[in-house]
Amino acid sequence: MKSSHVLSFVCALVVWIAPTTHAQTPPERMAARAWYQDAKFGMFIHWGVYSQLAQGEWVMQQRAIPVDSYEWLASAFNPVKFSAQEWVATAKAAGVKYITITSRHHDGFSMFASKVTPYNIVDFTPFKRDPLKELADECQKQGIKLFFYYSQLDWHHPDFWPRGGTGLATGRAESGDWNKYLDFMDAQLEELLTRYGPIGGIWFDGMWDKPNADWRLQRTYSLIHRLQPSALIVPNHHKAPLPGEDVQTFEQDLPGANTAGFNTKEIGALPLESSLTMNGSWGFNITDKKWKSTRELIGFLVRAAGNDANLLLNIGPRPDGTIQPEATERLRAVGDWLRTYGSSIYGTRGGPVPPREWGATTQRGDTVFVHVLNWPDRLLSLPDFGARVVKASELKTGGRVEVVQAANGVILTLPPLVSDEPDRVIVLVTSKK
Ligand code: FHN
Repeated sequence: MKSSHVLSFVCALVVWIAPTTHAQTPPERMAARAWYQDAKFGMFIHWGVYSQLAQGEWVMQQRAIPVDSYEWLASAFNPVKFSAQEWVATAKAAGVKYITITSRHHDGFSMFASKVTPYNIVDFTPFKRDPLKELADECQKQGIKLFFYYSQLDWHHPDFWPRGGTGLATGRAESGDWNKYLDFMDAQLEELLTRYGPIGGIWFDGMWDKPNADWRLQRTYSLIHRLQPSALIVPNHHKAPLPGEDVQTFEQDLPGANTAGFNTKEIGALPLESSLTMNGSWGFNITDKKWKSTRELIGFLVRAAGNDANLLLNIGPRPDGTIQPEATERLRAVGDWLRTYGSSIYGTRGGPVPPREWGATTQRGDTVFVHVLNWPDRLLSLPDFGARVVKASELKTGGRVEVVQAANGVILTLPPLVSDEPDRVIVLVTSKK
């Protein structure tokens, strides 16, 4: 073989075996990933039949509700106060750039019009409307991207067989056709990708229930990318990214931290996201009063950005379609904060100084934002991060901040601590050393 032939053979082999690299990812998706990283802040919505029992989205499993009883519950779902316009306006005022909503959770009920199962909100409930269509149209109008959460795990479908670790007390026949189930999912995904206009992507969840099954992932991922080349795939499988995926998401944790107990500590090369509940529940839970303070939520958003990740902050609307006041209050407060400090979050990437106990840094071009979340003193030293600070100022007031360029880093004199201020943000204009 001539050496040039050997070289082309090796190149072809590398392209064939390499997982999704930048070289292979089409430009539309690379652009969508960059948009996504700039967006930084999204709103997660867990809403479905389970909201009626007000005990979170796992109630079917936790109370061992059989399929036929749960179907009755589904047939009573009638969220008459649902207003897509109000939801999207609330999201916009909070400063989020995208919404990720449950199109189908583990209970297997489709919150959208589906031709491949009657078990959907239009055909099975007195509501008869398609809230996802209303939301998609409203998001288009108000300039918010819409992503669909889609559960691969199903506690209702007869063909979800063999069963995984959950959904064992639902009274279903102990038989089924796995490939038929996968075909059903692909058919539903096709509906979601062809009837709701351009969507941001699909947020998958539930594969962890049957980690060793053949989920035909590559077939499903290709289908999605063929139908909408800019749609991103965000899998919540709690593992390092697989080929064809676009975002690595971490549940209730910052990237690489595993306080939740099921996240991987391995951080891949894809854009990152952390999802977070505002209290302790995803779906509406009437007794869960463990609301995080606005200060904690802003702190998490800042730490996510400092870790180069987005924050996907959850709400669990009530069964009538309204959002709990505790949630709207917090969303409004985060939005107010972002109106002043948004330039240090949106369009940034993780900064040159890795996150610390006192806070985090973000960066856009030569500008570094130092977020001081938890530092009582006026003097703060930063280790050498390879650039010279040309100018330092306070983001809120524009007031000058004294900076001393020392041999091993810089020392900032922070503005005095103001009580209740969640984050003192210092803007450093830097130049190469
Ligand atoms: O089981 C789900 C849970 O209900 C919720 O949807 C979260 C959101 O990240 N994900 C699953 C657990 O990994």
